[in-house]
Amino acid sequence: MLSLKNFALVGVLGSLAAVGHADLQSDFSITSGNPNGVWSYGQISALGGSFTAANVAGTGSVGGATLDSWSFSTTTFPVISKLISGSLIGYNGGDGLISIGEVTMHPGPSNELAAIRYTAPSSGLFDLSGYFGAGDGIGNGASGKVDTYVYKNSTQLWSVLNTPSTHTFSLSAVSLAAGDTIDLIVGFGSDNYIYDSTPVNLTVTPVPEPATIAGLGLALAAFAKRRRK
Ligand SMILES: [Ca+2]
Repeated sequence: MLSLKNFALVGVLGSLAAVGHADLQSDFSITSGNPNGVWSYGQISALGGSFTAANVAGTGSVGGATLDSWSFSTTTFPVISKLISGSLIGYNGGDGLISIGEVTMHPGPSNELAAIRYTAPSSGLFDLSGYFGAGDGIGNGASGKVDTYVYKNSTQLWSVLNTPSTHTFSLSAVSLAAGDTIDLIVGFGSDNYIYDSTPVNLTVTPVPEPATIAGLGLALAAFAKRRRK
């Protein structure tokens, strides 16, 4: 039988799993400032270079779809967006490969590198997983190739270059100090910046510290002891 104590334990386990967890798509907002908590939306000057946060937030329509976006002006790229409603997009009349709720990155016409930054609020080990998707690179007669990267501070952790396809990444137990950054970066590849909408996600999940696991073990032991009484 599920007792109140069981419910309490389930609550403890649930909160342990949730502390420090971050999800780019779920957390995305244009109304909470930039940075928005652990997330910043903008561009970088070069690989390993300085980050500039986008300063223009707005909601707009493209081809019947509604997007919330961060950019540096309403008429230029790079842009970081989330598809709120409607089908398809692709800023140039894409082919519908972006789903509602997905965050997309688009580089600029001079290969300005679109960047989304996660800043670690505390130190620890973190599992990083996500993807760079084929937003409007396939099926529309355009190449739409992009360069995709994951960086920790100024060090490259992962990349796939000049690709029109979807690629996932999974980086286990990455050590971060408070203030360290993880950047998702998209450049325009070997062609140009047309048809380069790139759906992305990044989830950050803390790896439980040994002390946390030990603490949980003690809690479980205490719980078991109470049950035997
Ligand atoms: Ca391109």
